[in-house]
Amino acid sequence: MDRTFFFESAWLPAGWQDGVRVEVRGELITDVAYGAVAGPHDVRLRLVLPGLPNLHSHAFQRAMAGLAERRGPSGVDDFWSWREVMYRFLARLEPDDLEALAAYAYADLLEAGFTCVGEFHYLHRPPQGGLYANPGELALRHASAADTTGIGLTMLPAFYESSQFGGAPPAPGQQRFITDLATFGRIVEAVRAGIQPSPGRNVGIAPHSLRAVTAGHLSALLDRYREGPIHIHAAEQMREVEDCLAFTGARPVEWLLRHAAVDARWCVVHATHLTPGETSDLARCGAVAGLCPVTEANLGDGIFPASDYRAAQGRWGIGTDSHIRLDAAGELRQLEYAQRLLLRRRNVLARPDQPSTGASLYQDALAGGAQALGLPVGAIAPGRRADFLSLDADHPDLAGRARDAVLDTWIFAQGRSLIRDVIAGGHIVVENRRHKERERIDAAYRRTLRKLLHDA
Ligand code: NGQ
Ligand code: ZN
Repeated sequence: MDRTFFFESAWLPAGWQDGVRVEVRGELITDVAYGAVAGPHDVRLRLVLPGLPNLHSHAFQRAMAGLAERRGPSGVDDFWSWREVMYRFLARLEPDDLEALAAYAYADLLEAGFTCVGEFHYLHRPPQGGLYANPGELALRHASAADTTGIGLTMLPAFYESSQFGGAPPAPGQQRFITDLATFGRIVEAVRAGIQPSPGRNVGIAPHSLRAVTAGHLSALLDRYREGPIHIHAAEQMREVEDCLAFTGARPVEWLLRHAAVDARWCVVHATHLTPGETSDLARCGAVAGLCPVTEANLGDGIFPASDYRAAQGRWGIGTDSHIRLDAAGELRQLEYAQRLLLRRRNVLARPDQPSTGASLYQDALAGGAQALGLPVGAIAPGRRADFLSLDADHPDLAGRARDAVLDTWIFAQGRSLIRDVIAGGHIVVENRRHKERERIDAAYRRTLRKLLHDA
């Protein structure tokens, strides 16, 4: 498919430009010109940004959004009690269910401004145990959901073997995640066979966490998989930090930086609880911190030291993780607001060379997201995937706003309702706020939820 787009105004790597003409071949941008005039067959949009990469998703969790906001029997609700609710929810999911939930999540992500997603996937086994005929079945159902919706996908099969530091046996609720190295190898092979690399498709690996993977097997994985993204959860909860200290004598990020060659291939998801030393060491190693501000607030995780990390030039990107609420602008707003509340200052994450907080946040999240997913995304530039979103230029909130004030108003004053159209891989997938397959996706989703929640 070849297509030419014309944007009245667009945010390019060099900043805002008017009269932007973009040529697309297949999924990729081949040429960008500005100060241009529209051609007769151009797809015309008014106010355009690059789509935001989403570096951390557990797609099925979208379907339990709102179902874990009730106080449980213990009276002390926290991350760990939420996790029990989540384990009960996933216990019965079958392949068709998972595909329906993922398609719903991905359509919603696109409407919310995310044009590609990193799926951190650990649900490998059937509910009754054993393996699927294709050991990558459930991972590949996510790829089908990505095909249906048009979202870019980096599939990250997770290795999971234990419930606690030191290789403690898995809990009953974790049985569907568990593999040995050989079985994990078969899953990765099946996933690679089913997902051809392209501008919108990549495959990496995800050692789940230092709780779920032993030190020996982590190094075996790193030995074996020498290319592609590596994602890991680390230091999201203080209990994990304390357990890691007790077992290894080091904190999770400290241990990781000491025992693995953490570099630009890595995405350290959450990294919430860091000492100043860990903060600067993580920044220096070139990895991306995978921040999930809305989920981290929802789960009561804590506040990432974003101001110090940014000052040390640390790279970061955004994930929507549990998908409790999907909004690209909202994630960035939550990140900045937590810093303001903590430090009692304003415009904390504006870069020294970019006074607009919105533009600073967006620029960082685009670059970090693209790096973490290993996809050519995150900018309107030749060689990148044609991932765009157009804002509603007629919305009264944008009256009198130009250039960076548009980004600041989108992020701080409005959010996803300002997004009008979304283009992913050169295809218009959201038109006038609605994903093109909404009806079909919503119907399958409703059927699935009826089955999961009422036929129990
Ligand atoms: C997950 N989610 O793998 O879905 C985790 C919970 C865990 C977040 N960490 C499970 N937000 O970390 O053990
Ligand atoms: Zn996660």
